Amino acid sequence: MSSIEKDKIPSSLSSSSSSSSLPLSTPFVDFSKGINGFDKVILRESRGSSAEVYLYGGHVTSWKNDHGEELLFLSSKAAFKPPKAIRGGIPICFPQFGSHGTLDQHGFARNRIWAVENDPPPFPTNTLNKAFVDLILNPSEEDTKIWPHSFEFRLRVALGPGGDLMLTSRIRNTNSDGKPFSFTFAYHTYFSVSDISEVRVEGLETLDYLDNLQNKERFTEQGDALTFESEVDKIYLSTPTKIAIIDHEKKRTFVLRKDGLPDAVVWNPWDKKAKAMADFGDDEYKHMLCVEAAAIEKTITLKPGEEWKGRLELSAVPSSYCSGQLDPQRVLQGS
Ligand code: TA6
Repeated sequence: MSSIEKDKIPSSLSSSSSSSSLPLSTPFVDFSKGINGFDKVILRESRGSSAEVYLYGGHVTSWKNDHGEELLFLSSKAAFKPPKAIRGGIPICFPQFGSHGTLDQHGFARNRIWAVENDPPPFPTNTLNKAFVDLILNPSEEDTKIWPHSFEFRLRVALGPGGDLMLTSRIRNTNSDGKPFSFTFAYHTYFSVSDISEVRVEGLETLDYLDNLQNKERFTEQGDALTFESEVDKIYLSTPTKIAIIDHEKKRTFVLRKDGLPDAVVWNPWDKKAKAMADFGDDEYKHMLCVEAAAIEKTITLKPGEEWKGRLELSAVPSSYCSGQLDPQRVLQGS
């Protein structure tokens, strides 16, 4: 990560709640300084798995299994430099997925400084997890000039006993003028894969999708698992709640479970786009695949006082497809 650039954090990027000091570290939750002096949190699980979250963007930049193997892709050219979003890990696209209207591509949550919330409202599900952190983003004055709404965006990042990674977003409309607001959303997850041409995605067969490479024209996917041999940028509509990403070479299957997020985006820039991105290595497209739990086709509208919840759960299970030990179809049909 030698080429990561250094710079000062502009105050305008700090959300209105980012002044609070960081809580004390515990064996499960460690607060420290990361690249460019950004505050970060490391979550550790007793069996050895870990995750790293930057307050810049409320951004998960690392997820490791109990062998210490990295499961997420982070570009060697990632620029931890505002206002550029971090290239890799799990950027959060809010209040907009994509580029239309006045907002920047994928909204502004991914290039704002979030705060640690010491005393959040009770979490919807009681959990035994100790390795978790609660972050909060409130709009700054600057933000309300580009998106004239008041909101509370709470994000809990948790690491389960088995090393599963869970992200739960709760977005509340706190407008005092009685106005509703609408948004789209995505967890723009970059999975680390051994060789993109050896990867299969199961769970999106026969679904309709909007092709971003063909003016968002609508098509229907073929009946087999997805494989990759060129640039792909598709928004799958109304997908199952479980999707499997099978990395044959690594004998690993990622199982993505999602709740409140009907759509899924699949993206790989391939060689040409890779070369065109300054914060992405020319050959790095071979080792990543974005599969993004999202709410895009139907915007989410909240009246004042209403709250939306969107949950992502990622598991990485050893798979040996050939021995049939684990058949992804069984994963998709199983519990
Ligand atoms: O999620 C796919 C996508 O919308 C692609 O169109 C591509 O632009 C990608 O996101 C990366 O976007 P970014 O703004 O992070 O460069």
